[in-house]
Amino acid sequence: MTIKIEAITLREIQMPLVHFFETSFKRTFSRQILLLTAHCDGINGWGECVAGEDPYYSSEWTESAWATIKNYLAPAVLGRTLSKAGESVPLMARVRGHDMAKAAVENALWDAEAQEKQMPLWKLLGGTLREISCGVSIGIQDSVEQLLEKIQTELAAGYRRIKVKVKPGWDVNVLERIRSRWPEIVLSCDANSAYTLDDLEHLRKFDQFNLLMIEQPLWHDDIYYHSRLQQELRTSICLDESIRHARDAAKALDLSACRIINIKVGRVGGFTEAKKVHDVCASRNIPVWCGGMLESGVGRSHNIALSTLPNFRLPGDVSASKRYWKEDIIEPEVVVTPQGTILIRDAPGAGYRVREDLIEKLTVRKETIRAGTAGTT
Ligand code: OSB
Ligand code: MG
Repeated sequence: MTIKIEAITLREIQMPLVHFFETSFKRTFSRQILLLTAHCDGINGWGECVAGEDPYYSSEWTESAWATIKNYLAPAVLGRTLSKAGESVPLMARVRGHDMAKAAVENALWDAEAQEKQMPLWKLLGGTLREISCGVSIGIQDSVEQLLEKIQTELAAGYRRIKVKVKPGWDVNVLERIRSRWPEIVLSCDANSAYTLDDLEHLRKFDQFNLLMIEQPLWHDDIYYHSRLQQELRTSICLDESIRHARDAAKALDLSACRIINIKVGRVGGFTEAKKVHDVCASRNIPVWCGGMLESGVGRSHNIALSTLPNFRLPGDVSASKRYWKEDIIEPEVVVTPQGTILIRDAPGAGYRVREDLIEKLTVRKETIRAGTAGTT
């Protein structure tokens, strides 16, 4: 069985969030999402590029991903016949970085391969879990009262771990309020690189809250100084931004820079590398969990499939569609059980139907690239 890549369609869709999402770097009200369709012998594989609207989480953004796919990545794979989606990785390797753009291409091909094999994507990836554990990531709010209300809602919905975003001025004071109301819940925080080692004495105060982890406290590209910080803290550090591939994961673990790793399939450049990061962590008995990037249903369904690998031992930032969107672009939308889990679907491919009619309505830009029509060689 093979997949012949005949054309790639890029689409930009606009999707307003039901509630704004604020991190230490930005408040987002609406997502500008790049969707990719790989047209392969009558099969359409779907991928989502998780780059943000701005180059604030990482250096990639929607525009850089669009241009990189159009001019370099699509031409590298178009016209090729692959026996496995993972064979696209070396074809795109000449391009340095641009991992989220690469992941959109590779993951669409995994979806196509799974459809062509009439197999669920999660099985093709080597997954074993039939039910995955869900947490929520709750952004910075206008007031602590608002945040507490949101936490209350998510706990009532069954979510198994609450993660709150922190930054200087919205951290110890906030964690104190949460812990005094809920002394026992599984709680973590994510700084998205808002601190430096000069904040060591301040960061020590986080230790009193019995957090499951503190995510990416220091620089987005740093591993070494996180290892210095981890030595000083009781709380486990989890790395997100600074793990770009399996070598980064191995290095971080060699240096004891963290005790937990967040895997985002877009950040590491696609399913092939995500599996490698997973395996590196598994071999060292380091638990991983699946991060989120405010994905639409396409990316969300891929995160769900990835989360079935056995070392995804902690609740991920993989939560219900309705927390983000009035209407999601897949059917059924992603639902979470009252026990805070997602049940894995067995339909071929990613397991959900892509609502092309709705996508068409949300599309603000669209371009199809065919072999020999665009790009650089
Ligand atoms: O650091 O995990 C992060 C969203 C955008 C950029 C970075 C992050 C996040 C989240 C949201 O925490 C997770 C989600 O609910 O999709
Ligand atoms: Mg994070």
